[in-house]
Amino acid sequence: MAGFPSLGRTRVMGVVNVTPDSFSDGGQHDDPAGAVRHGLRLLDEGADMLDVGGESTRPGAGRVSLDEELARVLPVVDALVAAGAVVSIDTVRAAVAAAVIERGVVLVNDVSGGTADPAMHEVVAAAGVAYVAMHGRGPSADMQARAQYDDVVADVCTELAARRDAALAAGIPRDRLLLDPGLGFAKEAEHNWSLLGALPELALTLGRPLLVGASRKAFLGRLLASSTGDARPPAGRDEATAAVTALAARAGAWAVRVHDVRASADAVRVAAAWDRAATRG
Ligand code: PMM
Repeated sequence: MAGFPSLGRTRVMGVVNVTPDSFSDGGQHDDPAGAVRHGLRLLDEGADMLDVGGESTRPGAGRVSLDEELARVLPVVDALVAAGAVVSIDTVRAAVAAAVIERGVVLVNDVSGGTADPAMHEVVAAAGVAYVAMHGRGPSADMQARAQYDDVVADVCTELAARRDAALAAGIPRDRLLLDPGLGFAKEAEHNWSLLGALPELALTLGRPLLVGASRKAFLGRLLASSTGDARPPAGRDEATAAVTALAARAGAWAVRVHDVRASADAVRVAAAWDRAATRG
């Protein structure tokens, strides 16, 4: 990826949600000062970059206004850029992307892959920053109703290829474009597992590096359900998240997007050491 010196391992992107309602850490960092403190702690714990978001994308979430989103993210972006962090913005709005790129953000993480705002690709292309196009099927509010696939890997591949091609056609350079299968976005648990199992195939077929966001998601809660069938709550999903990180790293993911950075920072180092040993034979 242009603009990101090789680390010889998968990168760890720490999540800094400035939202009162994110599914996994909602309400913990909804004031800017708290979000900045949290971001600084994630850097200490080994985050390679921080993903700042001001609008929740959890299933069923409603939209916030542009002004509210800007008010949430701008002070946090400013403080984290000033602290020397590599900062990405989790937004589907071109106006938010434009505002934070001016303030030093180097990657735009768009869970809509450019479908929510027709100006997004142009703004990113003009600025020359990196861009993540994630797979989803429309707004969070009712996306789970669209979790219907003939063959989830083939279908996501085809739909992500269309987002890739739209981004390229708008002038986003190929070497600044990342793709993301969008775990949990219009997907049931079995869809997420199928996509994780097919990561190398997805990267190869799509010809771009992948970002993987499994952190604390519901499919992990279901995997770890109690004997009475209750899903494990988000706070108890960090060890499983780190296990996914290790396996995603072995499968060649460019980055993982996680809430608990320390365990995943360790996991990517373990995976890299394992790879080096395997290569030496
Ligand atoms: N997941 C969430 C938000 N943003 N961005 C990318 N690229 N990939 C993801 O899987 C992703 C994302 C939802 O998680 P959160 O509410 O805990 O931030």
